[in-house]
Amino acid sequence: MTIRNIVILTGAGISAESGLATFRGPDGLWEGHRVEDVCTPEAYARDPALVHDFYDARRAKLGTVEPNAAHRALARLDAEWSGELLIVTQNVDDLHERAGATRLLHMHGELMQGWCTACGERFRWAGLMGEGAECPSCGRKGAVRPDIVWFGEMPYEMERIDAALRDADLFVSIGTSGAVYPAAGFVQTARYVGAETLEMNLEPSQGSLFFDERRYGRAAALVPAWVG
Ligand code: BJW
Repeated sequence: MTIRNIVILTGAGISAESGLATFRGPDGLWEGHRVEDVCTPEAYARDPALVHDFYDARRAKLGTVEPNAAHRALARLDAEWSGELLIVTQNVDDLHERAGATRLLHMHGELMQGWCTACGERFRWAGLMGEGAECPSCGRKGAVRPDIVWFGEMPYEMERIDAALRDADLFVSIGTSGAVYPAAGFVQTARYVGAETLEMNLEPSQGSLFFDERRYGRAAALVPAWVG
């Protein structure tokens, strides 16, 4: 098959070698909390300070890390590929864009972005904006939350993702456990429309059997080798 349209899904594993913890590995707890206990609207309503601390810590960490060879290889592919290409990242870090990728969307939101639930404005997160912070747009206090998609919330740009998957000739999944939907189901949509499917991960994901081809190892080695 001639490959023209590519959709690439990335997860926490692609940023692991930059020094960012994955969610479900041995280092996947944050001060003893499971991600499912911190990343929900209910957890935020119950204890906003705890959730703001979690994101403050991750923002601080993000400032100390750099894109790795896997991010750079995808950015190179993005720059050089003449067909359609969409990188759909579940990651809330900004390492793909810092590596130079442009055909990119963040389906689970962005760590460096805030969202005012009073006026709906989204803006770059500035310093410490935790509980009680003032919205830079409407001035309301206490309504600013991280612009992150939590469990039970609708991921961003699903229509655009679905359209890209339906046109895809090749679907590639990199560094994700396949534990979280709807992203975990993208491979099945891609198969349904006849796309080739490739998984690159440290270990078989939960959906590994749905992929035509599987390559296991470190993303920083596998992805540059695949891009060439
Ligand atoms: C390496 C490596 C290296 C390591 N090189 N690889 C029951 C059944 C089915 C679904 C549900 C259900 N109950 C509830 C649901 C829905 C729910 C869900 O899926 N829950 C599951 C737990 C079952 N999903 C939702 O609620 C989503 N919304 C939704 O469904 O809305 C309704 C809807 C309906 C119809 C259509 C569309 C929507 C929202 C999900 C929001 C996820 N949010 C989080 C946290 C926020 C972001 C943040 O704070 O950072 O997003 S959870 C967390 O998991 C984060 C991640 O993006 C996401 C995925 O994790 P990821 O990236 O796969 O990381 P890990 O750690 O799991 O895996 C890393 C992998 O890398 C591992 O395999 C390693 O081996 C590998 N690795 N080092 C290569 N060097």
